[in-house]
Amino acid sequence: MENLSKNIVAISTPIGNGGISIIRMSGNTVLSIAERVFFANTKVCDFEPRKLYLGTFKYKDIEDKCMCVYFKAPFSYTGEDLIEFQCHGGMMLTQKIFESLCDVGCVPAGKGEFSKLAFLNGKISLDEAEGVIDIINAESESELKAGYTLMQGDLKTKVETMQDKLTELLAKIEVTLDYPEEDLEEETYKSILDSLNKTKQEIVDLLKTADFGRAIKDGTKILIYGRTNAGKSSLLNSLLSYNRAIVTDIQGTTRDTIEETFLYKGFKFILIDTAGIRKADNLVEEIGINRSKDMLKSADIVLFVIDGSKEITSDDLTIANSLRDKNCILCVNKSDLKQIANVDKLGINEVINVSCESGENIDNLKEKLYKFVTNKNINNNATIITNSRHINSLKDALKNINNAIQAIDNMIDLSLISIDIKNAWLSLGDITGNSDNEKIIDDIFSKFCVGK
Ligand SMILES: Nc1nc2c(ncn2[C@@H]2O[C@H](COP(=O)(O)OP(=O)(O)OP(=O)(O)O)[C@@H](O)[C@H]2O)c(=O)[nH]1
Ligand SMILES: [Mg+2]
Repeated sequence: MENLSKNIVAISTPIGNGGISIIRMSGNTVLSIAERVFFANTKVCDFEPRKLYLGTFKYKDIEDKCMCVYFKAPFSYTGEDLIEFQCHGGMMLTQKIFESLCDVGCVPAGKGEFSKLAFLNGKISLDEAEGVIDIINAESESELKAGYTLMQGDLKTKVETMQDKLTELLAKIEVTLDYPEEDLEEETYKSILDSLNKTKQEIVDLLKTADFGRAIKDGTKILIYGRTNAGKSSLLNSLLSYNRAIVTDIQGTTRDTIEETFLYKGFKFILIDTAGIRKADNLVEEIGINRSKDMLKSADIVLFVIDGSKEITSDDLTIANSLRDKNCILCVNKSDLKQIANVDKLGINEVINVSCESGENIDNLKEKLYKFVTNKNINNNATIITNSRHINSLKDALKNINNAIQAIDNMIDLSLISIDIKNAWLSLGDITGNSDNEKIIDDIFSKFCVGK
């Protein structure tokens, strides 16, 4: 565990030139440290909490007119006394102020140390802290919203309610074991089973949101696939609305995969353009083609591109057969030209005619991709699980609850059933930090940046 009595300091704003930089200190004696370096009309020791004071930061040869604010424990982000200086931005000045504060008694904060203190001092739960990380790292609106919901404690509330129910069950078992003469056992078995089944359903419902959560957090992987010259790179460019990939009428133009992200209606999509599938005529192309085939495994959706102005080829048929177990949209490209391809031969249900030349149906294709992600029958206000750590903990909890349910079915001794219930309680506790798993805690806070 951390040494809670030290004073830590960090530059909380990104390093670089800017209008303002924020340097933050947290610890028991930050007020007296600030007193040595900050001078305003009011003495630092008389500062009213949460009020911004204009003054001068002065230490050795450093001087800056800046602002200072004091948050009194426990009403601060970390739960300790906390002071922030808002000085003029710029790498040199910010660094000098930071070094001055180290000189007068602070130690540099580690990654995520402020948030870790907040957790250790009971200000936030682990999952709320992870919500903060998600907000900082969010690249799309949906990711931001999910991070905000997590930070607000939606998941925490759900998990704690489930833990409370399990605690009640453990208490009930205790009573039954302590007073066997009361003949409560049969009734206890039944009520435990009812309650466990309800908690199980809640966990199953949460886990059902995980796929959607992954799409929010990691983005949806879309592989643009098909034979050479079908217009795959052109489709990538059209979806991105700029010319990212080289397009020519030479077969085998794209040799390596090209990956780009685009946002649509707040969701993140990762587009991957690939080398056209055909019998390669050199080693480099062959490596590229094998890479395209490998990418198939991890794709969420495949956009199978064909040239609608040409007959279906044997390469097209082979490709169609390799996509049978995939979420596939057949993009019949070059709709601006006379269409002769008999697309029914390919046996793919989802078909859209597009033209990268005229832009026909490109927006409709985006809409199809969006619907693929959002048509998951998930309530708009549901808590969405976006974090693989939470998924694993929920799965562990589910496994333990299933064990308990099976044990009840077999009328196994109540004291043994309580072990499974206690394990389920601990697995749920790993999500919020309401268990004592120090490794998880260290892992989470190492993902933060310094100063947060
Ligand atoms: N008329 C017409 N031509 C298109 C359309 N889309 C692509 N093309 C042309 O088709 C040719 C091949 O396009 P690319 O996008 O390079 O095809 P590709 O599938 O990436 O080809 P490889 O990288 O070789 O596998 C180029 O000459 C494009 O200009 C379209 O919608 N209409
Ligand atoms: Mg290409």
